[in-house]
Amino acid sequence: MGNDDARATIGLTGLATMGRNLARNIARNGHTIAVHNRTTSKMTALIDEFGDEGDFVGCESLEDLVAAVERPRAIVIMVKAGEATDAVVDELVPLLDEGDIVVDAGNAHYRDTLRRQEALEEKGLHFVGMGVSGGEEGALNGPSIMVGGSDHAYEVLQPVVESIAADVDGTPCCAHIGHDGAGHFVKMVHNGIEYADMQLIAESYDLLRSVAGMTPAEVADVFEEWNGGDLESFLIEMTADVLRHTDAETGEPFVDVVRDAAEQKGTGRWTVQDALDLGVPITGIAEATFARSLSGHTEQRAAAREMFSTTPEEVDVDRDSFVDQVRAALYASKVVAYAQGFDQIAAGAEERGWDIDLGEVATIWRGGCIIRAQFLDRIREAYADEPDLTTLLTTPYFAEAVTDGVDAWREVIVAAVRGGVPTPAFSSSLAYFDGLRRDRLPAALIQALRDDFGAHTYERVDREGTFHTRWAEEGRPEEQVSD
Ligand code: NBP
Repeated sequence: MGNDDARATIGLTGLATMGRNLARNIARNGHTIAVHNRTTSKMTALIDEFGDEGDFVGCESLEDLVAAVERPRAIVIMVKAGEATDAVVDELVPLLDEGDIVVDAGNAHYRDTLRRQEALEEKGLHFVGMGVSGGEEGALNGPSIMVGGSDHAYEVLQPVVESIAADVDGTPCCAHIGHDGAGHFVKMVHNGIEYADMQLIAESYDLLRSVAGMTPAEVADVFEEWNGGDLESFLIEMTADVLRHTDAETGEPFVDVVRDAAEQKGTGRWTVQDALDLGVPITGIAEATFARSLSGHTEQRAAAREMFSTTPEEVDVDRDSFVDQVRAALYASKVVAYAQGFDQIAAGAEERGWDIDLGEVATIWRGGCIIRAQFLDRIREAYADEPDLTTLLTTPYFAEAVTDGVDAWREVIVAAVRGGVPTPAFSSSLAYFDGLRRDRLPAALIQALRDDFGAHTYERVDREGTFHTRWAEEGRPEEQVSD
């Protein structure tokens, strides 16, 4: 199929919140873009409202969209992840020519991306899974973009993608993360880290309110101050803003009129499932995901509230010192959450043969995305100094942050436990840190038990080899099972 009148650099189908904003971003950056939506009114509304922002080619059908784009065609799909993406891919593929590029910019599971990539490759097409972070505002003004797919496809897409991504110190927040599903994989872990980040912030807020007795507005002041230091980030800044907001209808702090049941729709759960498969302990992200699940179990919560309504112990803290302690605990826990997330990316890359540059990942998360933070510069530097880093926790900057904060971290968790304030992400992060740094772990006992009930064998600290003790026999003789 061909069309001499094709004049668009790129096409995009799916003009809901994200697609519409991404299309405007592309047009505003000087690229001619062909736009389409299943329900045509969204396409015409975009052109009516924002047609003067750039060069749009409105298309009423996918055939028109394909015909409007220069070859090799790059067509971006920005529809609801899952079945809708498959439906659009199925409809689009017969209309394309060999060498054309289909880009899925939705929040697909990377395994779906692998499947689609294989299917399209057989037809001589390129399929690119592209993670886009930054929500509605990022899509319009500069998201962080994690691109998968082939080198060739990235070469074609690069000028557009670099021009629309967020920019930090002259570096665009986009990268070719790796082949096939690598972009969506890294986007998934990004969202997992976002879960942990938000949970840690929420626990900090809860402690300052419930233990230190502060009002939401006072907590907002604390977050604003924290945003001037190491914790400076989009989410901390936004927390101050949200906590300061008053509900217009009731005059109450806005946070008090919002129902306290959070969702865990997809990417957090996927991140945890994937980490279990990889055997990477991402305890902060997992606890954050489970905390959302718990919040949603409203019937169980009501039953438990009725049964166990005793007021927890009043914990007497010095407010100023407690604020400092919570800040240190938050920072240390955040270091752990990111260290775990980067561990997962490294493990996933190794398992799936992706050559992922972890320093580059930190670099492109510095702007545009929800977890953007000053802190990511430190992570970028850590990987620049030592690309094969075993864990971020042991790099001098983070090691110092954790060492300096560890006493406060413990104090905060003690106060939380005494006061009955749940801090699963704070607590599990400290447990992870203590687990890593511990000389001997009780895993030795677990190995012994497994050998006792299931002859699972064990290794010894003093000799090479694998051993089994014949527990049921007199004298419990030990045999060496292998070298
Ligand atoms: P939605 O996820 O709400 O999807 C709505 C779009 O999908 C509309 O254009 C709709 O067309 C189209 N669509 C559906 Br639903 N079924 C279709 C089908 N069978 N065939 C063709 N089109 C179909 O939009 P969104 O919130 O803009 O998100 C788009 C993607 O970006 C999602 O994958 C999302 O996970 C991802 N994402 C979202 C955010 C965010 O902050 N919202 C951030 C990052 C990534 P219609 O108009 O005809 O119904």
